[in-house]
Amino acid sequence: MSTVVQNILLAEPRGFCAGVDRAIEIVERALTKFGAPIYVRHEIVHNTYVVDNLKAKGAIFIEDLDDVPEGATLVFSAHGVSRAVQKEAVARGFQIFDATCPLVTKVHVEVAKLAKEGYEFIMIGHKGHPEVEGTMGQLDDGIHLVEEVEDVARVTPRQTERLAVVTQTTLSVDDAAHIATAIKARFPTVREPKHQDICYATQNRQDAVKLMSSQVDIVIVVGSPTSSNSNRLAEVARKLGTPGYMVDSAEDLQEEWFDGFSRVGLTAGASAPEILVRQVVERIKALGAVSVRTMPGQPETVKFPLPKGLKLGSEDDETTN
Ligand code: 2E7
Ligand code: F3S
Repeated sequence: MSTVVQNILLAEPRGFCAGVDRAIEIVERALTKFGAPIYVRHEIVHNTYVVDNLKAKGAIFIEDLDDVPEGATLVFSAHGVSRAVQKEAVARGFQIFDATCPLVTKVHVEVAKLAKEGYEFIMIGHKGHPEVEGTMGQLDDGIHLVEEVEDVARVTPRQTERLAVVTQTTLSVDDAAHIATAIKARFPTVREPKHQDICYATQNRQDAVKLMSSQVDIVIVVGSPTSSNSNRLAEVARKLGTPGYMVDSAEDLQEEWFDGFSRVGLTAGASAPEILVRQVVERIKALGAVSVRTMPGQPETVKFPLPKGLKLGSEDDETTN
């Protein structure tokens, strides 16, 4: 079958969230203010383009604090760090800027507060993801990870009177709800977060893909393979029966994906820059698309303040703390 792409539908909201904007700005300001190199623990956000761009400006990305020289400036990634990493970085005397998304910090604070009241936790999340390591690492023990409904039966808390659920911020809203239901069925008195830990940006981007999926033949998600929230967007489309593919850049698009399809939906994960979306649009246009339309969605106005100590030039010290 030949390619008959005609329309591109752009999801809204898509791309950068407030936590990503802030995290990138922290690294850029640190580079401007203190000069290269600036060390960053883990990819500041899970996006190849963003990371390469910051590398070119003098950021050095490391996983192990042993790779940071004495006296260096160190930025923690948007995904957050464990207490152990935080303590070690402080003990080594680095100048630290914490780019942890404030919505992740909120989860860390809640975990610490409830732990003091004697709570144990069930965390819904993906094993090995840095956010999960950071949140689980807020306590020495007492956080049990579940990745899917089947894991709930295997949790062995020391007690069940004080159990609370916490989640990764970028989960599939629907999968997390199923797992939470299974947790509630096994532990009826479990304490659930007042407001879901899944963040506004994750929720809004998934809602937009759901809305879009019935109006298109294929969904393309701009996002790097390591990006949890981007993967979830492609999954949401596929679960609704619409083929969903992720691309790290326009070069990843494969012509055969579009065979026989005329309506292409396009979105981007919270760590994927708009410039990549524009490049993908141009490539799809080259396949024949003649119209590009934006599907209106939930407006986003969230903005997080920067940490102290990153003001530039004449900026007032009182306004960005
Ligand atoms: C931090 C947090 O960098 P990402 O692709 O991260 P995920 O968690 O989706 O792999 O996206 C931005 C971001 C999302 N959540 C950063 Cl905790
Ligand atoms: Fe924060 Fe959610 Fe973005 S947790 S970094 S606002 S995807």
